[in-house]
Amino acid sequence: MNCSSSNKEFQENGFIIVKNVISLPVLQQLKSTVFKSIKKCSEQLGIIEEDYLSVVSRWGAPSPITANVPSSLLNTLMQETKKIVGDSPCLSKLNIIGKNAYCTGAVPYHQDISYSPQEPYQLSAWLALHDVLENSGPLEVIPKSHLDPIIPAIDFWSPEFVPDLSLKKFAQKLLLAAGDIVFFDSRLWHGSSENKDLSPRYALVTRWTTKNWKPNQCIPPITPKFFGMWTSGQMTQNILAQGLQVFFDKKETDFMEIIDAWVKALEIDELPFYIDVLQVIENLKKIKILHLAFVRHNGGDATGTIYKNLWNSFLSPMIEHLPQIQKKRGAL
Ligand SMILES: O=C(O)CCC(=O)C(=O)O
Ligand SMILES: [Fe+2]
Repeated sequence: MNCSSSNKEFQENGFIIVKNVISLPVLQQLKSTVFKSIKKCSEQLGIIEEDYLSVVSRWGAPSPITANVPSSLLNTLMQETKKIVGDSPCLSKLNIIGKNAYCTGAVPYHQDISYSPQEPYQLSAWLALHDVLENSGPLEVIPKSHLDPIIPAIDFWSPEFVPDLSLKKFAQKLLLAAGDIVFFDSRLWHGSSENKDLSPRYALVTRWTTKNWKPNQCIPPITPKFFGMWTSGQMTQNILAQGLQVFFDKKETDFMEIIDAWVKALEIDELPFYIDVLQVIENLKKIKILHLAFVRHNGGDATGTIYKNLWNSFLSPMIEHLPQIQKKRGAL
C-alpha cells in the first residue's frame, strides 16, 4: 500500500492495520526480554509470576519491563507512523499492555484522548507481540468514531460504571498476526474483549504526535469520582486506615502497613458486618501487589478491576460504619 492511500484510509476510518511490519526474530527477542523482566519484578516483590500477572496488566515507560525495547525497533515504528501521518512523529508515550491466563479481563470502550487533556497525543501504534485471535481478547475499534465529539474520560474503574453494550454492534474485532500493527487515532472509540482462550496476548503500544498537530476539538476536563481511576488508591488507604482506627483502635499511616495490619486482623477478629474473609484477604493482597508494582515498575491495571473488587467485597460494606468517610462521600 502506498503512503497516500494508507493515509487516506487512516483519516477516513480512524485506524488502519499494517501487516507483517516487525519480523518474528525481533519480536521473539523483545518478548524474551519483557518476560524475563516480568519474572525479575515478581521475584523482587517476593511473589510468583502468576500472582504478579494476575494483577499487573500494563506498564508505562520508564519501567524495567519497557527498558529494553531496542531503539532500532522504535525507529521502525517511527518510520511506519510517518507513512500514516505524512510528517515526522515524536514518541509521546510507550506502554506494554497484555492479557494472559491469569488476567483475562476486557477493557471497556473509550477514547484515549479524553484521558490526557493536558498532554494529548495524536495516534497509537499497537504492535501485536502474539497472534491475536477471535477469543484471545482482540483490540476492538468502532470505525469512523474518531469523527464523533470527544466526551469526558469514562471512569471504568468506578463501581458505578456500566458498560454501554449498544456500542458492541458497531465494533470491529481486529484479528492480527504477531508483527502486525494497528494505527489508531487518539479520538477513536476502542477497547478489547475478554481473553477467553487464556493465551498470552501482549502488545507494545507507542503513542505518537507530529509537530503541527492539535486536537480539532476541546478536550473536556477530567472529573474524578469519589472512588475511581483517579481516586481509588488514596481513598482505599483512607478507608482502610479509618477502619483500623474505628474497629481496632489502631493507628497506621503507611499504605502497605495498613494492608498488612488488616490481613492480620481479618485472620483473627470478627467485624460487625458480613464479608467473605478469604476473598477480602486475597483482594487486599492484590492491592498490595498493584501498589508496589506501580511504585517500583510503573505497572498498572488495564482492566480497572483490582480496586473495584476490594470496594465491592470490603470497602463498600465497611464505609456504612465510618461516619467521617460517609460525610466526605455525601459532600461530593
Ligand atoms: O490492549 C488493550 O487491551 C487496550 C489497549 C488500549 O486501550 C490502548 O492501547 O489505548
Ligand atoms: Fe485505549
